[in-house]
Amino acid sequence: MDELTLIIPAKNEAESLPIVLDELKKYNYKIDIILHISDLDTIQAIREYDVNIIYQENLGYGDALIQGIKQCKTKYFCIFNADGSFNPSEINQMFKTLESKKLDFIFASRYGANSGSDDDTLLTLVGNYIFTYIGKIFFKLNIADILYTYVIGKTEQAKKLHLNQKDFSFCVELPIKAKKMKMELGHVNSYERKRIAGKKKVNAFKDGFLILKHMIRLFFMKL
Ligand SMILES: Nc1nc2c(ncn2[C@@H]2O[C@H](COP(=O)(O)OP(=O)(O)O)[C@@H](O)[C@H]2O)c(=O)[nH]1
Ligand SMILES: [Mg+2]
Repeated sequence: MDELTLIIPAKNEAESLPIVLDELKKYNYKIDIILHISDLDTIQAIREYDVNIIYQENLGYGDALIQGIKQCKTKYFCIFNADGSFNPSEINQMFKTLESKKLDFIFASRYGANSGSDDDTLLTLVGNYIFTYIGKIFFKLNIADILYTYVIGKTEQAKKLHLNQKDFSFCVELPIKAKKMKMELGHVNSYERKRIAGKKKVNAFKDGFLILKHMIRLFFMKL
């Protein structure tokens, strides 16, 4: 598959990322890993893998993804995590659905039939439910799992969104702006695995607040 690049944001993932890259080997996807130059342990851990490393200019999850999309040279990209929680065997089906339904973006969801999560906490589950609900009511977003951010999209379309959220509010900025610009969105079921090692970077309260604040801004923003 030479039309798709996996964009992998990584922060302190020295333990998990090599295992993720081992699992990805058999798929032969192009892989861009976006991290900060100060993350020496992760850089050291992946030095022998055939991947493209991009050093992000600023800090943050959203900043890494914005940079990844900006530098993506293939027609499609897939946002993929470095912690082992995303199952790469789901990419093919996501991609096929994106193509057959002529979508611009397809979002994996943990909350439909035959799906679930081994990595969700009660707090993230409730938070996600609330944000997904706000997405449905205020933005008419037909996505069952707004914060998961396991997404395949058309690179050209993503570039039109002028994404600029450097923190985790990127998760809502992408689908909401795409919806406001009348792009075609869809979703497929997914099963999230437990992260392999290391710690979650999301702080339910701090990041939850940033996400809510950004949703309110997006509601009033004209695109
Ligand atoms: N480059 C970069 N990657 C990040 C940052 N924060 C999180 N990530 C990566 O983004 C992905 C999702 O983060 P994670 O902690 O697993 O969040 P959660 O599972 O959504 O709660 C993982 O691959 C992280 O290593 C950051 O500030 N910079
Ligand atoms: Mg995770």
